[in-house]
Amino acid sequence: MSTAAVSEPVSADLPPPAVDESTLLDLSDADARARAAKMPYSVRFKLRDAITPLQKAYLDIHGFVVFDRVLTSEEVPRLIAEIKEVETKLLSSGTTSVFGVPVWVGEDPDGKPFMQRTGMFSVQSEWAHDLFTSSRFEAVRALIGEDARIGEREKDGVVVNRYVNAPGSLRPNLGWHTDAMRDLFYNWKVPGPMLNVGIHPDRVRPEDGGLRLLPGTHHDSFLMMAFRKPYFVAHKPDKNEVAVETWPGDLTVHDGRAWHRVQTSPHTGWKSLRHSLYIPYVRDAYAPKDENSKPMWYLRVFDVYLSAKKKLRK
Ligand SMILES: O=C(O)CCC(=O)C(=O)O
Ligand SMILES: [Fe+2]
Repeated sequence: MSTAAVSEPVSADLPPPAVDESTLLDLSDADARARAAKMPYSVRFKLRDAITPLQKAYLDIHGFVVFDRVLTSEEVPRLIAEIKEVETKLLSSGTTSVFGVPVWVGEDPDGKPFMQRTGMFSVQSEWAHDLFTSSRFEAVRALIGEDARIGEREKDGVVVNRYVNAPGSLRPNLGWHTDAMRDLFYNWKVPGPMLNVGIHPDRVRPEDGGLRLLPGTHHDSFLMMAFRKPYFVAHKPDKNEVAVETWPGDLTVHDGRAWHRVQTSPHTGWKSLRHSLYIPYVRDAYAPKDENSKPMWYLRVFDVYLSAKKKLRK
């Protein structure tokens, strides 16, 4: 008698299972740290109702942590569709900034206008607003601080990045930087601990380019944070960098003081497309932006650089 083999389709590309924390939920801080220190950089955690001691320890030690597919396989294509819809609205209305945050438009692999970065995404997509303010993200919010809130209209709001490796792309990559220095520019205060929450809609293997991070550099001195590498112009791989591998729907938390960059995809055209979204959690006094808000000076500097890059190509 033959039995029909039930097997995964050959093309299934599933991530390694997340750590089973069922027996580890009550670890002492010391035990959690000892265990986290021994875990590989490729480790994936499951997002629960609350961040566990092990997850917290892993983040404290390494400066980043990956949560397995927090968005479902239905939500990921919907998110991509919402991004396209926002792009269509912005391009057809000729909008160049939203609440003072510039919209960066390059060219896609077909030579058409292509939104490469927008801020305030969840203000422009009700679906995204409902998703990011849903209870699923409560544990992440509480990790930032009991008093933290999503800054949907603050700072740059929810940011969407789209990287593509094509002749007219303004952003095939992003040079070495820390996000905490940006906070220095916002507040003129030496940056303290800050956490950045990323959503990753694409499958990105280390060999596809993508996010690279220097583990532990969030513990650097202020001088190292300012001068370890020339901000945004340095792109060279670092021997200690880690490639953050993602499956569609993954959520990452990284310490804004850790050095990181985005590596250009070795692919070209649409195959090289990578999206990332960043959700700002804020604890400072409420400071919403509106139609009259002016761009931050560092965004204006980038703006000048990008328009020059566009002109030079013409
Ligand atoms: O695309 C990414 O994952 C990183 C983006 C980033 O580092 C930034 O926008 O500051
Ligand atoms: Fe960054």
